[in-house]
Amino acid sequence: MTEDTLPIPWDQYYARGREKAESLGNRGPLRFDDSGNLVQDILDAYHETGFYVFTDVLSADETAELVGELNALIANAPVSRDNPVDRDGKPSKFAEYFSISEDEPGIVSLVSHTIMLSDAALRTYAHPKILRMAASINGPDFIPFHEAIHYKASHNGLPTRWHQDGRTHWTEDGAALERPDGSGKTHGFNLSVACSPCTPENCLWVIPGSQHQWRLARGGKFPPITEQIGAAVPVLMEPGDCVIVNRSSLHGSYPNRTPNHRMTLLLGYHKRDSAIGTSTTNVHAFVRPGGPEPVTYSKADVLKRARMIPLAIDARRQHYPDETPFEYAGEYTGDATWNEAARAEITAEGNEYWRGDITL
Ligand SMILES: O=C(O)CCC(=O)C(=O)O
Ligand SMILES: [Fe+2]
Repeated sequence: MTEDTLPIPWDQYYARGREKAESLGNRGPLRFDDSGNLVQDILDAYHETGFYVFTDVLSADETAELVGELNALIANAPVSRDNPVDRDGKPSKFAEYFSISEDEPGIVSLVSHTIMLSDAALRTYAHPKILRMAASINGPDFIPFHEAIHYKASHNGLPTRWHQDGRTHWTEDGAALERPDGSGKTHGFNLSVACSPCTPENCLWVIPGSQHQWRLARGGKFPPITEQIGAAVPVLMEPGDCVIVNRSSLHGSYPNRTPNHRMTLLLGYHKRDSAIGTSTTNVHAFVRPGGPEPVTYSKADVLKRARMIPLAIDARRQHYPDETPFEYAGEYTGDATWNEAARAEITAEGNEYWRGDITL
């Protein structure tokens, strides 16, 4: 079917999307070779389509613990910007970190910097399989990007407009500096951990292959999210599954009209040499998305932010003493022992770890 025959009834659009998602060849369990790298067929499918769904990454127990903490966090969302109490009238502990609808009271869309707000999220950030996968794609000295919960409330969950996240590594004509095999400068990937079922009606949609060309180059525009796109594919997941999405891909999600919320925990990783020395506008290093603030990332900035990876690994090691921890080979500054002093340091008002988030 070509795009000219669209729009079609939404239930047909969703059903078609589901079929495409199941046949595209970019989903399945994480698989590594003997040296601990992602197998080549997964890398090839990721580089071709711009995304890959990894099934059953988190154990059922870890998923339950994570979902429990994040649901409790969401339940404590402020009812409004002026009234930082939750629906039960209790103070909203992290009120400033919530993005909430201005039109409809109580509708959460985003909770920024989740690894500071939830220990379960901090531990998931250091999942050895996730970090091995990140090292395979971004190199052993991979670095952090940003973390958040994307939340699509039931019945009237807000859409995410069609967009490409990457704003930096394009030519003037909008060609990606990232080469088809993933080498060259990249905008990194968003890894989203499913914390609820993600269905065609409420999930993220991606246009396969769209990561090679920037739609905003030469005065171009993104399509409105009201639009059906013939090539778009839904990211179908069950709790404990993860997806990686190239931040150069065109992606978005339709308003969630279903009776079920959709919650994903975003954990992002970059290539170190795509960040150091790069000038861009930062929109993530704010308590909630903000800026845009002109910035050039120095090596010192990047090494300071990279500390969150070994800190999270240590937090995870303490909780899962029988698991073999991931060994981070990247450089970082600061101490990597997770304890109350480290927690106080990364959450200190005015010097929170997220002030080093790296928009590319
Ligand atoms: O989960 C969504 O709907 C949006 C996520 C997104 O835009 C991103 O991960 O960059
Ligand atoms: Fe995005």
